[in-house]
Amino acid sequence: MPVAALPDLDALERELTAGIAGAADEPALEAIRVAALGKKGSVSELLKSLGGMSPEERKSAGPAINGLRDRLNEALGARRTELKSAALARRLETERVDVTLPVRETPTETGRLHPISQVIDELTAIFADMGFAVAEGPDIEDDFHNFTALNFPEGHPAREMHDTFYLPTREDGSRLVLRTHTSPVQVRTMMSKKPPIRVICPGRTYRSDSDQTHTPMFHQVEGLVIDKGATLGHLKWILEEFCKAFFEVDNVKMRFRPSFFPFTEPSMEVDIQCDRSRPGEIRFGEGTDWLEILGCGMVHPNVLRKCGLDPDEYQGFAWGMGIDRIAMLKYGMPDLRAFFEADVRWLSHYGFRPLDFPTLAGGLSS
Ligand code: 2NL
Repeated sequence: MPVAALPDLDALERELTAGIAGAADEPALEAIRVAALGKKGSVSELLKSLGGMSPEERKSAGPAINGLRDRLNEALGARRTELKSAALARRLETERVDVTLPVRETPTETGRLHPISQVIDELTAIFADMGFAVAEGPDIEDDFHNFTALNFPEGHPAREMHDTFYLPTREDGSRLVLRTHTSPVQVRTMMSKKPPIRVICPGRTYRSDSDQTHTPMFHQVEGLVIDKGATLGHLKWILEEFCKAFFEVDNVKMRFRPSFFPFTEPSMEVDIQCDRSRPGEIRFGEGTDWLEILGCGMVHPNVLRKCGLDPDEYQGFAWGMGIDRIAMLKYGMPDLRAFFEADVRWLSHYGFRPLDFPTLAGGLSS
């Protein structure tokens, strides 16, 4: 059987070695490897030809071709390492960050506070000035703190006033709820602190209700005063001071209308004077229009009793209002639903600078 003459192995090695040394990047190097050592590569073909040789020929050609393959593999590996470290050095050079350069815009310049956070800060500043503490509690409540302690009788239709979100029934048959108002926080306060009590309770609340003006999650702030001589007169003064400070006007007329809540007696709804004659603008403290902003009343004796207080010794008053609603009114935001869509464009328009913290001395919303 005729044997194909071996090509000049030295020349082939010089050619491949030069190619490897000159490969500019890893893809070029890989192309050379495939051309030499790939399935149909020149050196692979030589290795295959060993099978067709006589033992004599194989004895000299075998070590020569295998040696060539080993040296090529070694040269390829070495060049690959070189190219990799050169590529890394280039990347480190181009991606270098000069940490000593001044920043263009700080987070305190670009970041914004959500109007709800702003309004909570504002009303906290106002009520803190009148001696109120802020109290918080769990969003998931039990039936006692959300309903029973607040004089919603068992199985009474008053419970249906709130479209409650229930958690799955537990083994003992009870069901936890997402709190439908922040009142359970005041219940917890009355049960754990000795009067006099002066607290406000801002926070998230939940009702299964969703349309133009209602979202399933919304925000409320409630206030509670318990003391031996707390009267409706004090309540009216506190609410008037609050409205003047919050809407940043010197005077505002308020209208107290009789109403009903299970947890207060008497109960009232409160309107404030405003002027809505200009389209798209509401002015508070002037004009002849009225806008409902909150509900309030004297704490029902049953509620005091359920919270461990003796109604013959203590009395108190409470109120509640929607934070989302008063934020919309004060800052002229037309659509409630945009509040919870987390649109950065909306937030950069309606949001507040985080370091302009509201204080009564420094201006609430300047
Ligand atoms: C409204 C009316 C109100 C209360 C909330 C309250 C809490 C306790 C005892 C008695 Cl623990 N009352 N809260 C009282 C009157 C009205 O909210 O329209 N909220 C948006």
